[in-house]
Amino acid sequence: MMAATSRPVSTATAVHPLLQKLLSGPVPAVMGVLNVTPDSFSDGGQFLAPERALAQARRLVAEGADIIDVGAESTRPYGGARPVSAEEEVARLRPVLSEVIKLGIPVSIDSMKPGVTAFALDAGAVIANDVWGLQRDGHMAALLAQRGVPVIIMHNRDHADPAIDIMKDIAGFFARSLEIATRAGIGQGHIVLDPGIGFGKTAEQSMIALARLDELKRFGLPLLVGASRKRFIASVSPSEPDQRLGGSLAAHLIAARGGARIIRTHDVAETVQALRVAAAIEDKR
Ligand code: HH2
Repeated sequence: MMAATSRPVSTATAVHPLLQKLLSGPVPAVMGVLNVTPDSFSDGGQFLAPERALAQARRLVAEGADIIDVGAESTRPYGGARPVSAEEEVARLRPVLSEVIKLGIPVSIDSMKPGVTAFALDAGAVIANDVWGLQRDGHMAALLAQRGVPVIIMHNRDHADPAIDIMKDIAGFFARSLEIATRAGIGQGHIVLDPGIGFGKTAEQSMIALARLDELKRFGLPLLVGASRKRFIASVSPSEPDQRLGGSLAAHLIAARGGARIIRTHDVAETVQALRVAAAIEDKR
């Protein structure tokens, strides 16, 4: 029998090489948002035209993004979703995705539909971002197990309920998603967890999730936070989505301190600068 100390690391828990690379820097990796949609909550319509989407992708890269997260359906954190068919989502992605992939940085596909995710992975996307944490479509987990790509599991709820303990709800959701992932054969080392700021949460609950992010470290998996331009910021400091940069930076610095290793943002240059400066200052403690 092999001694416990020399037991090989199982492939099920080995950290995916791409994640290892993204997570190895001194500051959190920055994921830039590219919404190829007419109706995203903060920049809907701005990048629906393929040439504008590509220009924005180039800008995200130039500003220092480590990942580009491409989405073609608004996930509508605040309800009022206008569902989009898989065909429509693919039609929006088709003229844009392969050009974005050619820019040479990892691309994640922000979709809850396995068909759309498969299309994007075939085109060269290398990370799956599922805002329903493998729980909306029963085919997603099998697809991602088969493709072997890193998977972002985000907490979500159909409706916010101010009466619940949000940290307990997030932990329970993650446990269910991880169970689905394990049963499908997705390695633990392929998974990133995200509390889903603004999704099925009151402003108060989004702030609780940010303040108590470190409690989610107990899952032993990397954490991603996307607080960019979200509505909780306006509950503290009334502002339109495109006027929430200060609040987004504040939230992301607190998330980084709480253990976030990937930050999802619309404003890459400012976020990279804020993370680097905060880390340089922390270094002087
Ligand atoms: N937030 C949005 C979309 N996708 N994915 C993850 N993992 N985490 C997030 O916080 C997250 C996400 C919402 O932002 P945006 O993409 O700008 O808006 P919309 O869904 O309206 O396109």
